[in-house]
Amino acid sequence: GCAVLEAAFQRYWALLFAAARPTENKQPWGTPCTQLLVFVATPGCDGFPSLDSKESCEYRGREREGKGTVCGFLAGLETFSQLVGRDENGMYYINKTEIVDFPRFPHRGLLLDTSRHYLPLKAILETLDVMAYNKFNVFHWHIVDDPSFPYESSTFPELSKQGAFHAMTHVYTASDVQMVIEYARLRGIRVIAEFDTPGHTLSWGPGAPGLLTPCYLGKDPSGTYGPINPILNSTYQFVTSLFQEVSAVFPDFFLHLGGDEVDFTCWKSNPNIRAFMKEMGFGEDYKKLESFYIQRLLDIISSLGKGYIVWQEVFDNAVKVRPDTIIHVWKENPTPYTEEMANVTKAGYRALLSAPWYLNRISYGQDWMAAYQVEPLKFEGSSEQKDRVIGGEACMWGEYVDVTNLAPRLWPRAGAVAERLWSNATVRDLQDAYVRLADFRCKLLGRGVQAQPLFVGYCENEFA
Ligand code: CP6
Repeated sequence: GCAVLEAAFQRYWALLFAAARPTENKQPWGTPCTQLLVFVATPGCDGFPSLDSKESCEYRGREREGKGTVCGFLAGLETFSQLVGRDENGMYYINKTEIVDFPRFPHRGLLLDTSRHYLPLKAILETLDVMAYNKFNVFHWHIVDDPSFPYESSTFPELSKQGAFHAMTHVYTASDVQMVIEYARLRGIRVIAEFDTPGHTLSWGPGAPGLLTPCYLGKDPSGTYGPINPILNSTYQFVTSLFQEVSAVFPDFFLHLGGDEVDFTCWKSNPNIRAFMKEMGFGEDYKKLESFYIQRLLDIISSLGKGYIVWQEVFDNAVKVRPDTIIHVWKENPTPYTEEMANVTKAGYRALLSAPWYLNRISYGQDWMAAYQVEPLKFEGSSEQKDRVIGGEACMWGEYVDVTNLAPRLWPRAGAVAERLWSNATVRDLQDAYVRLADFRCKLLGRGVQAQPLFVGYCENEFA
């Protein structure tokens, strides 16, 4: 009577037995296993997952039962599926096993960027599948940015009509977005949308006249545009309407509001902005103008009843934010991320770590090892500070990634981050991790995922 559970049983049944050849009629070498009993201790199973969802599970092979929460059950079923093997006769087997398991951090995310390149719906859904195999539980959808605006807004349809790479083929319709949210929910994954402002918004310009700042060359507009224009009332009317829609479309409590990498050159060139700066007594400090915008935006989001995540610049620029704001740490310089984590948590905010986990960056060799060896709590601070680290996200920025290379670039490398965020801090032996990850990569191939090799070797059935 629970859709999440029913759907999960069907998925894993198919995963385990899809390639089933008829087994030869030989004597099995263990006790035949005929049923899998699952007890979910905490009811309430058909809602959306949240930051507070418990994900613990117990699996006791001998008593043939599992127990825990629904999200824990999803994780447990995934683990169970990875424990099932086949012998040379095609007989399925599982060793007698007892597992008590739970994640170390509640926020284990993966960022996909669908603005630098459009990712077809199918590629996003397939990524959600593999996220579940890796026990990631947050899909951070960096859905729009400078190059394109693929989100089809019902309030402002011109945004994607004019801002998408292609208004028909390279957009996410309302039903696409619903599909992503539901597909994720069935896998215990939250969808957090990012609408990054006031920078990274060039694609918004054509569909929202007057929204962006006109840049000037001397006394005249140059014809180019900069960040969102923070000095106009119409700007705040626009963002209120847009975020009203976005808050209703995405059910998660949190929205990601961006706030990163705001380039001040265009603001500086614009005489109206300069006059406003003077009027407000901001002097030459454009961070104050940025803060002015962000504070008004945050008030709007709060009034819509949502919580928010922002990139670290919002904290660095001393914007006044709600105490329950989550600060997303992504920079390596000028402040090392360990120091930033200390500063953010010391100020009382919750922190999310991404700085060491840019999977879009590649280098020759086994770069998953550096990602794996990161210890998110290794910074100067009290235990209260450490409690404020809610987890992290692996990021796949899209400048050099589209549907052709997404899966191999993500997997199995993102698995190193996933294990760091799930497992105990003491689980960090590289040799052991290599063996697990190489084996897991072969399992991914078996499940049809184009995961790249870690190093020299082969997988059984690698051409299947
Ligand atoms: N896009 C946006 C990006 C990046 C950021 N925000 C980014 C910056 C540096 C690197 C990777 C990604 N492409 N909107 C920063 C959060 Cl190395």
